[in-house]
Amino acid sequence: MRARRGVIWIGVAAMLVVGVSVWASAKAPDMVLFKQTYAPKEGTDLAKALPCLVCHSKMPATKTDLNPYGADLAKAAAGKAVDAKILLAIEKLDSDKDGASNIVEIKAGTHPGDPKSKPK
Ligand SMILES: [Ca+2]
Repeated sequence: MRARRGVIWIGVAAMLVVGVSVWASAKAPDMVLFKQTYAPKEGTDLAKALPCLVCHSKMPATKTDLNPYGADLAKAAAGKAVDAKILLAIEKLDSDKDGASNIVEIKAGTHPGDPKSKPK
């Protein structure tokens, strides 16, 4: 009985590990693409937000805590994997409504999903 319980707990732990890693890796390609496309400069607000806080508002990130940039990205992706066209599609938006478009912020190294971070 005791050994059987141990096997069940090992099974539950294994499912948790697999589940968390599948969830985490599902969004990793988005961040790889973002970094390859924009190559944020070290030390900027944008670089400090990598990897999760570019699109999420808090850590640990969940599917529902998207910041305004993440929400626009999710809307543009419409359930598909994020690709370069989708990143491009939201460059002209001002997701956080701070007066600077997403691409202006990304080039300046400020955060397109945080109105407190904007180009000077
Ligand atoms: Ca903005």
